[in-house]
Amino acid sequence: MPRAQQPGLFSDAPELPSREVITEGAVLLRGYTLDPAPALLQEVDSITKIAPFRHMITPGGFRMSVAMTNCGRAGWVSDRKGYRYDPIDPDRAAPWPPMPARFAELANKAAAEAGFPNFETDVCLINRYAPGTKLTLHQDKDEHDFTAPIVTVSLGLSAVFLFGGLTRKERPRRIEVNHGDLVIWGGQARLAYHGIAPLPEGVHPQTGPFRISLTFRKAL
Ligand code: MD3
Ligand code: FE
Repeated sequence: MPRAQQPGLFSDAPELPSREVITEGAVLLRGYTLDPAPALLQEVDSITKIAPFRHMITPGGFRMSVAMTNCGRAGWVSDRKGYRYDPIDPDRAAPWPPMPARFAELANKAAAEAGFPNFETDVCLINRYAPGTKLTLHQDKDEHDFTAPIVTVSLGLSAVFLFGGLTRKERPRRIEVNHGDLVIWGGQARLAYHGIAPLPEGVHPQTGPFRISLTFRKAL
């Protein structure tokens, strides 16, 4: 069934919802979160009123250009001591805000549609990119169970995913992701190197000068 067209005065030709297999285990669902996007962004606002976006410090002492916060049973944290999942927000010495039910329902349902029916997310990292912000090629290895996929939702400004291989040597593919796109990274793709190219300048009606990504994991 085609997705409803955006009712804007200058609406472009509507994209049909689509499913692209990036590689074995990695599925891109374009437009999957277009309808709930405003509600998801409202939840992000509520979360960041409690646990504000902050620029974490890498173990090497560099300030990350991505601004981050978390919700759920733990949060991804970086500081001079290393990377870890911490049930306590170190900036507030308090638990992270709980994961909104609509977040978990969305991520678990999308994972099931991509072939991971048992996925149950317990943490959500919320990343905010301003123009110029990038995320260097890395692997996600701080979780306990690599058989669980990772689900990413892109909101606001478009970005280019860099999707590499299992070693740093492999030259990454560039995949544009837009507002409303969702990707499930499981199977062979779970431990692939990945990153985000420097964000281009822009303004989005729902997020202003930012891209917001929600990264759902089973971390604990
Ligand atoms: C490919 N975030 O937080 S999500 C991260 O858009 C992170 O904020 C980026 O990488 C973002 O760690 C990229 C895309 C992504 C996430 C996890 C992956 C791609 C992945 C795990 C394996 C392979
Ligand atoms: Fe990552």
